[in-house]
Amino acid sequence: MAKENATHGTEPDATRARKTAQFADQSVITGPGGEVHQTAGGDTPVLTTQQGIPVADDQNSLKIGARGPTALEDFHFREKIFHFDHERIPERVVHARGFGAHGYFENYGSLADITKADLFQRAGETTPAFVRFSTVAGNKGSADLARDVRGFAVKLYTKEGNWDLVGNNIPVFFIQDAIKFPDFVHAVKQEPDRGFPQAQTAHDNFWDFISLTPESMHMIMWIMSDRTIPRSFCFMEGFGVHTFRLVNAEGKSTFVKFHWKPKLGLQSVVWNEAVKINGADPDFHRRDLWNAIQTGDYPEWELGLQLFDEEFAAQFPFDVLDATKIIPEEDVPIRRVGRLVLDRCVDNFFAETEQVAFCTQNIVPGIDFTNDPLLQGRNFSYLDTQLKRLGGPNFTHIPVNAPKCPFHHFQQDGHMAMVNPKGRVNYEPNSWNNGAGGPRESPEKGFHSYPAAEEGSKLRIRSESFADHYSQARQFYISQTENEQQHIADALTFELSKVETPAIRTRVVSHLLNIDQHLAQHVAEGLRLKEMPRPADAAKPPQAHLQKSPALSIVRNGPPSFKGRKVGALVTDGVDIGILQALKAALEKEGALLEIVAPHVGGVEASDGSWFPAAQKVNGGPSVLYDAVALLPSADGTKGLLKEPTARDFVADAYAHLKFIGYSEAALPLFEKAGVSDGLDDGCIVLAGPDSCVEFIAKCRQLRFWTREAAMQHV
Ligand code: HDE
Repeated sequence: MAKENATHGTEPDATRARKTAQFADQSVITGPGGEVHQTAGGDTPVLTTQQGIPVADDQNSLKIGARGPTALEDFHFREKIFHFDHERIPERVVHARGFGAHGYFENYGSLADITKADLFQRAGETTPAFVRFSTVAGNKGSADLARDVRGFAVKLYTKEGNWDLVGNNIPVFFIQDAIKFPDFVHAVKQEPDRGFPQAQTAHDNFWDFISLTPESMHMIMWIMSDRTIPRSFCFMEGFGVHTFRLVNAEGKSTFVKFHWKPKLGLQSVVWNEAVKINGADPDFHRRDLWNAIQTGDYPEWELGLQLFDEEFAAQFPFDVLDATKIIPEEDVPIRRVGRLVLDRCVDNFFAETEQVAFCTQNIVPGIDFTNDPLLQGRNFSYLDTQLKRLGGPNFTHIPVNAPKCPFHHFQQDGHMAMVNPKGRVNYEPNSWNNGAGGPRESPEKGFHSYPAAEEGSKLRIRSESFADHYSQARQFYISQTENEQQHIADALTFELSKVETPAIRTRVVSHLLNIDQHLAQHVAEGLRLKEMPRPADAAKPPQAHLQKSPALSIVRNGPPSFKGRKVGALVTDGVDIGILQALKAALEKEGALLEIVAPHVGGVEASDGSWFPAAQKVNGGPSVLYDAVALLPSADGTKGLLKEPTARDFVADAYAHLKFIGYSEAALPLFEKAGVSDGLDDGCIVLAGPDSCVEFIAKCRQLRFWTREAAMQHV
């Protein structure tokens, strides 16, 4: 039998064989294989296993001889790999890609007359919040600028429990009954045989389903608009979508639609820009939110309520339980009742953003559901999906999901139980008194469902009041500016051009004919349909009399200033320091940012010899990352930039994306290289002194020079 060496092994002492090495600023210790060892001491804690056992060497597994096999006994290695192997949990079946942040809701004044919800009782009171924005169709690793609806899910940790308002950035949805959700999601996500395309609606399955689901036509207008390519989470609206109820202390119910209105106005990118942003910075939206919060530019939205009663609902030409319909703001004005501020990034993405579990059924006294069949289905789905995703029934024990108010119940055990109720009693009724018996129900404080009168035969049926599929689609379309209408037609043409089956393209056009003749014509020409189809038979004839609703346009609801926006300045050595500083000052005054793009990230030497570090090297800082650009190279610098294809793209794209362009005379050859020198329009402004910088920023408030679009050629 081999004898165990009880004192010390025969291997050379690996710790003694260590040396010091210098890597630029870092002095490091290396082992015999050249591997770097960093050790604990001072403020640096000792690395341990999950069991708290101190680790001596985290660079090498335990081997039998320096070149021998790894020993099964290596508990540190086994624990580390075991844990790593299980780092992933199932991604959300929809809304997999998301980004969250903490903040608060501040209530403006008492709403006691319409709701007893605790968070709406006192002026100035704040309620902690967690918000997760997301895209719907793409997988977790997909790019931020996919053309897609954005999720806008808000968890409010009220004093009477968590209220989740799990909304989107579009106020309507594709389908009317939750039973169609699996079909819809199957159709929109990657096709099952090939596993692509990812995060896109531009494929046969999606448009096939849509062309056979006319109720989706209103939503189609929204998703083909620029709403689905927002510039930032901070510049988009949010909507609760369904009609909910508010209930006051007397038990009176008022119907409500919830809105989030961004303080800095609406803004979207244009499609060609979106495509390029996805390549240049697939994390564009999450980086933008992260940076805004880190720099103290806290994004804000106001909570708006559209309140109406049974009487209004009865005379409204559409069913308020139909989630494919809006109530125009012009019909029921929005009452702004508070503000949501996001002021803290997560400490850990997985622990918070990934593990947050929103549930539409998380509702508090004073708020209640309606019979919207989409909402009713969601109330089952969200709780159910968390069980699979978070691995057990105790996901409410995870800090981001736990209420911040006191809670007491008899639910216990299950996977990962962290906060089982204390004491002997875990049931009721019980005869233990004086607190020893645990919590009891409260008819005064408890949640009472609104006693809506319900009766009827049990039927599997869609109400006829849901059958108007085109009127509001038309209303949305006619409410857009000309540029926005053009974008909808372009998006439809683009997407349908990716559809391989001609019959599907034609079928979609047959629905467009019920929305707007001009739109249908435009798309049919874009697709080069040989023959215009007959309009699809409509379940209910579209109502042509609906008025334009200016609130539905992004451009008409842009920002009051250039605040929160960013100018990219393309500069070289010799940049005019006076102009650069004047531009910086004008931007700071506006609450906007300047980012320097230069031939080298190390920076440039300005005309007065001062040094300006750059944020981006020119090929890593394309103009699509900015809201407006300034071209400020020196004459010599311009010569160098002319040889750089990405500098040409910087200018050509900024121009094509209708951006305001400030420039110095020395930059003129760049316009020529970009092929746009004969198109210098009022959106291109010479920056010659401080006044022109102020004028430039004032123009930038319009965000885009829209008239340029018509001047450019469309194929
Ligand atoms: Fe969701 N939805 N949904 N949805 N939804 C989910 O829940 C579902 C719908 C929305 O950031 C899932 O935790 C059904 C409308 C957001 O974590 C799942 C139906 C609206 C998020 C689910 C809908 C939404 C989700 C997947 C049809 C806007 C992300 C993972 C009746 C009002 C929340 C999860 C987050 C997520 C089901 C339709 C918004 C499967 C069955 C309409 C913002 O439960």
